This record gives sequence, structure tokens and C-alpha cells, in this order.
Amino acid sequence: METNQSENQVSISDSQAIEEALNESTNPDFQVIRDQFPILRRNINGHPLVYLDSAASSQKPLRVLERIDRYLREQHANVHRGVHSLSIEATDAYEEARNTIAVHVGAADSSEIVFTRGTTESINLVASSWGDTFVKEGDEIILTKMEHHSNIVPWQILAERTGARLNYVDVTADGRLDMNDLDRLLERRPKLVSFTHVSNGMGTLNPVIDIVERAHAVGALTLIDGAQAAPHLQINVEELGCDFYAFSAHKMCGPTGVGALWGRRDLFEIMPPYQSGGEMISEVTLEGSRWAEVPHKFEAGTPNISGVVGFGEAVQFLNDVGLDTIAVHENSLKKYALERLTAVEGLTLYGPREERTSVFSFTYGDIHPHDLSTILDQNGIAIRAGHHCNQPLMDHFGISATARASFYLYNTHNEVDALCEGLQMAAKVFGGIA
Ligand code: 7TS
Repeated sequence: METNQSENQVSISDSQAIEEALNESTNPDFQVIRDQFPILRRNINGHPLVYLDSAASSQKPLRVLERIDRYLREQHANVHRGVHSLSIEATDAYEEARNTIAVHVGAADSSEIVFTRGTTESINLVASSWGDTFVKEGDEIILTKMEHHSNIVPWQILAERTGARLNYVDVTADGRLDMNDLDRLLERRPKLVSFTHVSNGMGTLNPVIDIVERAHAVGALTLIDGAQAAPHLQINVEELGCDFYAFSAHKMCGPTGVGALWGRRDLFEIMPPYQSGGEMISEVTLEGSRWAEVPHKFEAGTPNISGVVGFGEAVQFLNDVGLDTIAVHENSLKKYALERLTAVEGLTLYGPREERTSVFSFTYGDIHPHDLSTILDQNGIAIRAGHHCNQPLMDHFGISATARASFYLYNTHNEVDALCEGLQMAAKVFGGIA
């Protein structure tokens, strides 16, 4: 946790950083990128929209909207069923998206990508299918205190069902995982370590490769919640070495209601179906059924075909811009936002200074985060306020909510300034910061 109680001043090195950041903000490439997001041209409450809530859900570029539109207008039929041309075309579009996403995350084979409704369902799939099969009474699962509820509740329910025990890795005062605590919990030889790549509550970038190695050394499997990482970082599951990786399309410029679970093929092979019905079988008789091959075994029912096609297009868009290029822009925004926010008197920023992404969670004096968000919204600035589905993390810091501003490839340095001006306005409305 980082609190700034000093006067509203920046050092020489800080102002250099600000100057550098401002120079980068004039990078014309990013104006071109921003222009591809039609919603960003909107006015909200009489002000140009400043969208700082991409950690909740990102906006969508025109080509994703157009791709979904084209699919629905020209290509739609059910997949994997018909032998008619349109069904073959729809199936090709669906499977092409799987391929694009598999290549994007460095999967060995596209069959290692299962389409789900998003990160939440991906984690539920593992908790139900793998968990119910391999977790027994007395087994332990390690989570962390910085997990999103989606990576806590499915395991709590599994623990109730099976009699397994959950342990939570502690979080340090500056918002990192306590690696000594992890080691202590690993001595208990857990079955699984399931943890977030990037914290949605603080922006902490966790040392995933290190955690995976430590977990594997004691024979535990690993699941990484990649919801906040996949939109920003080049993910390579082989390099990460993990066993499962979950992510959502809607945070990475794609549509809502679709996401993916990457899993090691040998694990998928020995896991039973998650849901059952059509699509996931190879044969059904009145006496019983046989399952389809991986990944179809896990995709029961008619899938979100247009969503998957849009997801593929979104990933293609991110690839075309280049994750490296996005990282340069976001790092610049991050540096600038860090300097400006830490210079705001009375603002308490959660999470580390280094090893973080451009998600900024803070409290501002004693203004309630919801009030802050309302005042900013009156000025067209969208931030999120609340517990961000991170109640255990909030409890850890002894607070009930934070304000959270999160940045993405379409944000500008001017929008960091707008946020800081909005904070000043809020301070005035509340007659100063206590
Ligand atoms: N895991 C993390 C780390 C997340 O940030 C989120 C969503 C999820 C899982 C769940 O993803 P979903 O796509 O299945 O809903 N996070 C947020 C957030 O921070 N504000 O709104 C949603």
C-alpha cells in the first residue's frame, strides 16, 4: 500500500518521466487505434467519454463488430452438424477462431482450447470436471487472498462437496503475493495451486513462472486465471508451464459471453465432461453414451458461434496491433498515471509500484468510492467503484471498496489528466480531502 501524504509535488526525475510520457502520447499510431473504437466518440453527461473501466470489460473495435455482423448476416448455421455448405462455412469460421486463439496463447494444438462463457465458466469447468474426479477428502488446494471471487467460490463449493481444504497465500502490505507463505503452504503437498496472473483489484503482476515451478516441484497442478493478463500480455502457455489457463474475450476487445480454457491435452483426456447433451457425444444409445473427442467433449449444446467468431477477430486485431506495441503504450500510460496519482495528496494507492499493470485501485481521503465514481461520471469519466469481486482482498486491507481506474490500448495521457482533474473536482465538492 502506498500513501502519499507529502505536498503535491513531483521530483525532477518524475517530471522527466511525465515529459517522456507526454511525448509518447502524441504517437499517431495510437490515435489511429483509438479511432477504431466507435463508442469512444460518445459524449456521456455532456462530456467526451473517458473510459477507464477496461478491467471490467474492454470496448470493441469496429472490425470485431463487423465480423460478428457478417457472420450473422451471411454465414450463420449450426456448427459440427449439417453437411450443407452454410453449416460447413460456419464450422470453418468457428474452428478457425479456435486455431487463431490456440496459436495466440502458444498452445501445442487447437484441441487444447475449449470455448466457454468466460473465465468464470473456465474455472468452474476445472473445479467440476477435474475437481470432482481427482480431489478427495483431506486434499488441499491453494488459492491466494488476491483472487477474484470466480477463482474462490467454485473451489469453496468443491471443498464442500469433497471435504477438501482450501488455503490462501497471504498478500504483502504492498500488494504482492507472499512467496514465503506460498512455500509454507506447498509443504502440505496440495493437489492444485490456482491463482491469478494479474490482480484485478490492484494490478499486481504475479511471478507466474516461479509459482508454477514451485507448485510442480511438490506435484501440484496449476491453474492460472488469465482474465486480466491475456488482454495485455503475450501469453505463451508452454513458457508459463502451467496446466490450465482461463481467459475471457470481453476484456480483450471481443464480445461478452465467450472465453476459453486452455488445458494440457493429457489432462483434458482423463477429465470427464463438464456439461452433457448435444455436441459433446460420439454415440448415444438408450443404454449409455460415448464422448466426443477433446475439446468437443467439453462443449455441450450449440455454442456461442457468433461470439467465438468475434473472439477470433479480436485476437487477430490484438495480434495485428502487436502485443509488444500495446505494452509500450500501456507502460507509458502506467508510468504517467503512477506519477500523477501518487502526487495527489490524500490518495492511497493499492498494489506495488513495480511489477504491475495499468489497473489503479485507490481510495481518496474519506470520499466513498461510489461517490467519487458518481462525480467522475458526471464529467464523462467511467471508473469502477466497489469491491471488484475481491472481498477477501478488501478485508485484508481493512476496507470495503476502492475506486479503480484501468487503462487499455485506446486510452491516452490526456485521459490520465482528466482523471486527476476529476479528482480535484471531487475534492472541491466534498470541501477538501480529510
Ligand atoms: N478473474 C479475474 C482476475 C477477473 O478480473 C474477472 C473479471 C474474472 C475472473 C471473471 O471474468 P468473467 O469474464 O468470467 O466475468 N473481473 C471483473 C472486474 O474486475 N470488474 O468486473 C469484472
